[in-house]
Amino acid sequence: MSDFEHVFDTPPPGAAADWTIDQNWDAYTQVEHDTWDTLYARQMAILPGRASDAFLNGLNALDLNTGGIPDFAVMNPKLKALTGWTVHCVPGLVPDDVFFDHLANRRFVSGQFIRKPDQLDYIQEPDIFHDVFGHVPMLTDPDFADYMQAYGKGGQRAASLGLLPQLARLYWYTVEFGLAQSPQGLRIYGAGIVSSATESVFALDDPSPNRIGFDMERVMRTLYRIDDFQQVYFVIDSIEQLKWDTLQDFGPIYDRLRGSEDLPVDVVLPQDRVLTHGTQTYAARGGRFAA
Ligand code: HBI
Ligand code: FE
Repeated sequence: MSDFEHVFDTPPPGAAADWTIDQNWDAYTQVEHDTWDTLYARQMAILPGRASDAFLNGLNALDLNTGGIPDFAVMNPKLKALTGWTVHCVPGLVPDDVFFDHLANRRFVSGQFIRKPDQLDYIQEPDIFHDVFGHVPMLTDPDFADYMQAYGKGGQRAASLGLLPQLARLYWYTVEFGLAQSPQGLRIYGAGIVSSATESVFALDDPSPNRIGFDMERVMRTLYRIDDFQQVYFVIDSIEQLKWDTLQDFGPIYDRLRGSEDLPVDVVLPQDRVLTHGTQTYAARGGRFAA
């Protein structure tokens, strides 16, 4: 059994064959709604000027700041009208093939639970705040909506080719921890950053991590951290470019990947487009929000 509480091998009792469960919005307590509001206010105190326009526009378009945990029955019609996506609760991390099938059909899966008041700063598992505040606003952007569906379809193929680890890195360094260029400077679009008070600052301002121009093959070779701030962030020129990169034929890249070594998180290659050659001081000090 994983150290995650919410990992199952088969749909747990109450879940449908596709692993979805009801949100059961009426059952959320006031403490849980207050937790959403606390997290939301804390992020919105720092995200203007840091989050991408696509993210901030999505947040507004879906009215996620009306107080308390969003009711999917209210949110989904708005999202569906914009890009055809809908959000569905699942009991926790679902198997890759289930995850990819949902994405390939414009369904985003979200945790149903929200973190406890004493867990505000760090959770290992995606709760509804990470998934809905972090991921869902970007799904209102047509190019990102197309990218996520293309990613889902690519995942199904990668799984059959034994290249899931490489594809998971693409998700990690874009959907979770991606940065983007903008006329005003670097902006955040990755859910793992934008839903984190500390990493929203670290990812843009700290001299420690590398910041490298996005390259599909480079990203797919690069290992990542799941327990702490990233030691490298990849920067896309635009969401549209990321979409086109993902709609290409991956065959040649997959062939080259098979024979290539994984890259350590802190490496800088001669061919990298380096925006920041980081000091790696944070990681050297042991990380985990080193004071
Ligand atoms: N399940 N609920 C949930 N949420 C995820 O983000 C998720 C998942 N299962 C698998 C998975 N992500 C990974 O395969 C992706 O990171 C590639
Ligand atoms: Fe996530």
